Amino acid sequence: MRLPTLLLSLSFALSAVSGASANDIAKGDLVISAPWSRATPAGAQVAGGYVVITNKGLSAERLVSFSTDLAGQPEVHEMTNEGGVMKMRPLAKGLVIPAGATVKLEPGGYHLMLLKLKKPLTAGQRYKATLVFEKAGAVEVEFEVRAMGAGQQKSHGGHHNH
Ligand SMILES: [Cu+2]
Repeated sequence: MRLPTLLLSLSFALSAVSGASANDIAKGDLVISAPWSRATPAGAQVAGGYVVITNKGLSAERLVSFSTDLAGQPEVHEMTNEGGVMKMRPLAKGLVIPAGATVKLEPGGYHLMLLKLKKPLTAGQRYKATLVFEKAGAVEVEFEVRAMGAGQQKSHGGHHNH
């Protein structure tokens, strides 16, 4: 019987490719997982985007830019501590993902910034965005919007107020 053998080898090949999580996106040496955003109040001008990026390669990668139709001005941001005050600013040279490392974009740390938000993000919504890497090129990612309090940290007021 040839057919069962073929199906078996096909399913094996698929499971080998898909790896740990069904939501992971692999491109080149990169694995991109768990993209999410927090829902925004009505009238909000900004939103944050969070994602985990793993570089399985032997050389450093760089997240150069981020884009989505939902934001007039999407940026890649870092948080810095300036005299005890946390501030955020765009990463002019992009975000480096060192060889073999995992970099988490998360509340209070590196994040994607949706400036000039065109409409509020609502919990349960999904939206598409594109991450552009120096070597791996453009990767389309679907962000899941979670409830407003999701991933909230204490002593964190004003982070998203530009
Ligand atoms: Cu920001």
